[in-house]
Amino acid sequence: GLLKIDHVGIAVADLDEALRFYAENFGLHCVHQETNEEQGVREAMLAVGDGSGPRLQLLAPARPDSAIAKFIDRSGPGLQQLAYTVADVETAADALRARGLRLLYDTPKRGTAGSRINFVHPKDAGGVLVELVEPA
Ligand code: MC0
Repeated sequence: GLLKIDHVGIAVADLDEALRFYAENFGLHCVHQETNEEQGVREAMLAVGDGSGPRLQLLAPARPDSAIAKFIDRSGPGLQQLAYTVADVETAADALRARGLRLLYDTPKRGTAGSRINFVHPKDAGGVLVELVEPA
């Protein structure tokens, strides 16, 4: 099952500009940053409060044909995904598939900080792109 909310992902056009905006206006700071070539994103994780709860993930396109670039082209910047922590991403994905929901990948892909991830198609989850995250 789902253990907790892992992070909320927000699509941004420019990662450095967004990092400045969140620091100056909300006092939120980056605790991890990386480029995920496979996903075509530059991403940053921001801690909220004492950092024990869900994180805010800023997602900027690393290439024009990426999922984030396409999202921004269609919808503009904004909330793009809701991610849940799971103990085992394959078990969680199998349980959802068995209920008839479409998972985007047949086998998990690599996410932030060596996590293993999969996604439920937003059309099968009430218009929300749901990510499953098994932390490293
Ligand atoms: C598209 N749709 C969304 C959506 N993206 N609805 C809600 N939230 C989103 N993020 C809607 C469109 O408005 C459209 O609705 C319909 O879905 C289009 O479906 P499609 O043609 O099948 O798909 P695409 O080409 O628009 O792509 C959507 C899809 C794609 C979710 C399949 O974005 C994808 O593969 N996402 C997974 C990978 C990803 O997001 N990577 C970036 C984060 P209408 O009603 O107009 O038909 S990487 C990440 O998150 C990692 C680093 C991590 O956290 O560890």
